[in-house]
Formats: sequence, structure tokens, C-alpha cells
Amino acid sequence: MMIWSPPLECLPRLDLQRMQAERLAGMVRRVYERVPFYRAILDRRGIKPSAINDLAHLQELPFTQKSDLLHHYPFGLLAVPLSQVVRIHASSGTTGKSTVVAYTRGDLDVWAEVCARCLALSGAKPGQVFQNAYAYGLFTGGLGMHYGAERFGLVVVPVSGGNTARQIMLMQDFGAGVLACTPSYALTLADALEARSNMPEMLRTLILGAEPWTEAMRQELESRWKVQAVNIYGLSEIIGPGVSNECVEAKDGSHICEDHFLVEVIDPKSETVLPDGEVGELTFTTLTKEALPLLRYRTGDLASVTTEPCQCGRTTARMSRIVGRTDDMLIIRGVNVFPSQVEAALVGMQHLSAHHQIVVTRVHHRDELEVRAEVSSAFFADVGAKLFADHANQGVKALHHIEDALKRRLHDALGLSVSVSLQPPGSLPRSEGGKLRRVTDERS
Ligand code: DLL
Repeated sequence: MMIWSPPLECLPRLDLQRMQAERLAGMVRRVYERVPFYRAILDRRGIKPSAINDLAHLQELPFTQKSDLLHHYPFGLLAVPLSQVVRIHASSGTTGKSTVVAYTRGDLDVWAEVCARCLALSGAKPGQVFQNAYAYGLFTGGLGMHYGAERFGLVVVPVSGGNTARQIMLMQDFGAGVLACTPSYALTLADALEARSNMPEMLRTLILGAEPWTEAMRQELESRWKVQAVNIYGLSEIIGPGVSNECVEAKDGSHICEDHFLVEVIDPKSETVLPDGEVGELTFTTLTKEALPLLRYRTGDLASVTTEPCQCGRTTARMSRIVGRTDDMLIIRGVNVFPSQVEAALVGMQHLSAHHQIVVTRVHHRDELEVRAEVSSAFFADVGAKLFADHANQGVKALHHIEDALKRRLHDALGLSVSVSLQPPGSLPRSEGGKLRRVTDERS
């Protein structure tokens, strides 16, 4: 087992907190001096930067929201002159302007460091071939992991996302040991590899993130790829990938790089800080960022955090999987539904593939949730084929059984009756290399 930075990742928590408090004090001073947006809020609230010298004071500080970044688009929140910025990234907003983030040379150094930590957490070994199938470009996934992997000592294949046939060829030819991509793209690649019936022999590790996924999806991907699949989390505003990563030893929550990112979990409505173990909105305060330092940035991601010791020996706090987002919770006839609950209920069911879509409509003033699920090609090649050959009726009956079983599971998981429509193998949208949208809400 390898820990990238033992003195920092295994620091006694009191020492860590002392370091965080010092860094926080410096950060607040810097943003007060250099970012008019923060100076104005702190002045309005009568907060003197010199008074923030303890982690307990964190709660006095203002939150930052995505809208603040958008209002100051593109460079209004920078704490350094643009001439000191050496890289820009942006996260693709679904509509309108995207969120622009910037890095100094020092920020890039920290970023490579935290991504290297994540690779060690994932169980990568220096010298392995690293196929980086996160998209290169304005998205932080590609370049973030790229420099982390170089720092770590992997043989980097900067293939970027998409072009599945080439991904597979390179994976085989170069002997990839570690693959990084979105979980939905790992599913696309698994389908393609199975169709050619040649899983890459050297592959040991999948590093999956940038979109939500579930334990059920981990089981599915690990058994199909015959590798370890670990979760990596991050967001552009805070740095990109590298905010946290599961350790392969425990796979029980993602270790947060707390010497750089100070985490809190808040109740998204009351904005009060929640205790360990309770699910709420993750907020991060950057402790070392130079170009774009952010105070209490509200991520919109819902998760819990624990500081219980981990079996791997690291002392950093761990965050749970993202169970949903403050903006992706669907309210169906008054019942709260997260897309992750649908995935957890569906993935791994016999005769269904893991591909699915969720469509919400309003019919005669009533919300309807439809889950589109794909019947596996194995079903039609095997059980289904026999049934249909014996008597078409039998085949159709078997499909009805599958549909009923899924309806029951979804009803149990969501406490809501939903409609289910089975789709032919290969018919639902696939990730073509990036994040996949699984939910369409047609109500508005
Ligand atoms: O997705 C950074 C990243 C790249 C993370 C590669 C991991 C790997 P953004 O495009 O700014 O940055 O999107 C950030 O994606 O607020 C979450 O909602 C979601 N997200 C990222 N990682 C995970 C994860 C990158 N492991 C937004 N599980 C975040 C669930 C995730 N959601």
C-alpha cells in the first residue's frame, strides 16, 4: 500500500486543524485585501480578517455561490493579476455562460500534488500505463489527472474522452493498468470490450468520477472489468479532480485533501452546519488557492462526512458518495426522488443492462416518473430467445415479468409507483466519453 504524502495524509487531527486554522487566517486576509467582492461582504458584516484565527470562526464567514462566479464572469473574483494566471478552465454550464476558473503556477503545483495523492489512494503503482480518458480541454478532468499522473510517475496516455474503438486498441496495445473516465463511459467501454470478448489483461484499476454513480454500479463494473473501481470527486470551482478520492483498501468514503480544502456539511435550507454523518450540502473553503480562493463555496452536492479513523491509516475526513444534488432532486407527487435511488434499484437486476433513463412528465396535472430500462442482450441471446422460439407468448410474458419486478423494486426504493418501459438492447443513450445526462424533466 502506498500513501503519497504520509506526513500530510496521516497527520494527527489536532495538528491538521491547527494547520487549517493558520491557512484559513491567511486566506481570509488575502481575499479581503485582493478581492473587492469579499472585502465588501466582510465589511458589510463587520468582520475583521484579523478576528478569524480559529476554525470555529469559519461559521461567521459568508457563503459563496455559483451565481457569484457567474456575476463576476470571467475574471472578477481573481485574487491575482491576470498576468500571474497560467491556466484557465471552465465547467460547461448547461445553459448560458460557463463557470470560469483560473490557476497560478502555484495552484497547478497543488493540483498535480492532490491528483497524485488520488492516484495513490486508488491503488495505482508508479510505472503502470495510465489511460486518461477524461476529456482534455476546458473541462478539468483531462489536464488535472494528466499532471497528477506525471507527478506520480505513471506512463500517461493522454487519449481524452470518446472514440471508443481507439480507446480499446490503445488499452490493449499499450497495456493500460489504470483507466480514468466517467462511470457512464466505463459502461460504454465495457459493452464494447465484451462485444469483442477481450477485456484488457493488464488493467487493474478504474478511477471513476465527474458524475454520480452508485455502489450497484461499482459491483456491475468491477465484476465486468474484473478490476477495482474507485471513486474520485472534485469540481472546477475548488480545483477540479483531486478534492477527494476513495482509498482502495477500504472503499468506504473518499478521503478529502483537507490540508487544501476545508469541508463543511450544511443544511441547504437553514444554512446551519450539520454534525458528522448527517447528509447535507458540501461546502468547501480553499486554504491554499492563489488565483481563485473561495470561502465556503456551496457545491450543491449532497453527502455526509466522517472523521472516524479509516483502516488505511490516513486521518483525513472522508465524504460519502454524492447522494444527489440540491438541484437534481425530483419532486414527484410530493415525494422526493434522487436519480441515484433509481440507479441503485435497477443496476444488477437480472436480464437488465445498467443503461437507463429517467423521464418526468405532467399528465393531467399529475406528475409521472417513467424509468426506461434496457433489456440485456444476453436475455435475447439466451433465455428470451428460447422462450420466443417456443412460443412468442412465453417471450412476451417473460418481458412482463421483468417489467413487474423492476416496478416493484422501484416502488420499494422510492415509495412511489412509477411507470417502466423496457427498451431493446443498445437503444438508450450512451456516454460517448463525458458526463451522461440520465434525467429529462419535461414538466416545465
Ligand atoms: O467533474 C471534476 C472531475 C473530473 C471530478 C474528473 C472527477 C473526475 P465539474 O465539471 O466542475 O468538475 O463538475 C463538478 O460534478 O459538483 C458533482 O456534482 C459532480 N461530480 C464530480 N465528481 C463526482 C463524483 C468535475 N465522484 C460536479 N460523484 C460536482 C458524484 C461527482 N458527482
